[in-house]
Amino acid sequence: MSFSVGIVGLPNVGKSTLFKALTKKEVAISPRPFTTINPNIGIVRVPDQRLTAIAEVIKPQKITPTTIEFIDIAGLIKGAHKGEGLGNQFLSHIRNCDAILEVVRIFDNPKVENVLGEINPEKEIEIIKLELLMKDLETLNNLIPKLEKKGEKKDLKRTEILKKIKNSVSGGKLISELELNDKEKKEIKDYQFLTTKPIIYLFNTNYKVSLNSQILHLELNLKDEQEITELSEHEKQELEMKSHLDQIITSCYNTLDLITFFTIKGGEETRAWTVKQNSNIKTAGGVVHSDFEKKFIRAEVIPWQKLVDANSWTQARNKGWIQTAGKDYIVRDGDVIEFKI
Ligand SMILES: Nc1nc2c(ncn2[C@@H]2O[C@H](COP(=O)(O)OP(=O)(O)O)[C@@H](O)[C@H]2O)c(=O)[nH]1
Ligand SMILES: [Mg+2]
Repeated sequence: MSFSVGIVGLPNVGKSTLFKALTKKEVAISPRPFTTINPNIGIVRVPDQRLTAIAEVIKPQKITPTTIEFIDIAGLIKGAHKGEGLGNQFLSHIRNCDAILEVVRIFDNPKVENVLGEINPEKEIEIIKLELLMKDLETLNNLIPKLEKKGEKKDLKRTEILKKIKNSVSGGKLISELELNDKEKKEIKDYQFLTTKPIIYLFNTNYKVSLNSQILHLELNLKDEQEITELSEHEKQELEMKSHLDQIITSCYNTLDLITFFTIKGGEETRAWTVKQNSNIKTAGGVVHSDFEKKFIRAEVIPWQKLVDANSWTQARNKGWIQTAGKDYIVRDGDVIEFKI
């Protein structure tokens, strides 16, 4: 199971710079708009001190972090939903992502064209928001008549929900801001509407930004981040430069409502894995190996801190700290699990 974050924003705001820093993967970075045409996918490790702490106790041959995917999607511009600047194609790339990381340009650089013509985070956010909404509206407008024509009972029920959503989308409200119950959410899940996805705003800036409105956001200077990736540990210390990318990765991870559990594979490999919050242990097993889900009998579970305190799996067992979990056990963040099949 892999979760993905799509990096979106206007052209020339620093999306590819961020992607490159995140993945240390060489992608086209240039001062011209639309350099990035195919989305670039990068697998990024999720930083986790707990994994290190467990490994210090277990002393495995191999330590494997869990990962999250970042996708560098090309710049969106006004009218993208109508196909401006290849926009429609890019919007469809967002559909496959679990969350959106929106980069907002708050840096001056006369060498890099500012598509907006000014630094104005509120306006920039509004433009992208509108494109996402318009795309959802288009999807809804295609969908509703089709379902109505089919006219089956379940289609009509779904149409009702879709109409309610359409009402609020045309009024400029993101679907994620709508109060939908679990049944309604399930009913529309497969359509992967763009505005159901959580959005994290990342202001690309080197100064503290003051806003007229309240927009929860992270601030980071991506130019610095790019430079930091090219420095050695020694140079970083000398220049007193420190990367803040880990915070971005962690924020995305948390926004997706993901939790981490660990396996130790009999001492061989200490590894971190990802599941959605509130997953049961069978589902978690399936993330590790399909047999752990299909042939699940029980599992042994201990919170990571307890394992570290006990200083070994055997001592943890002797202290009675290892719990036996049946198939309905809900996995908690930080659980160390041994699956039994
Ligand atoms: N001065 C400055 N330039 C930046 C910053 N971030 C990106 N750039 C430059 O802006 C240009 C466009 O960046 P890029 O990441 O390709 O933008 P994208 O179109 O959003 O992918 C590149 O030349 C970057 O070096 C920044 O924080 N400060
Ligand atoms: Mg780019």
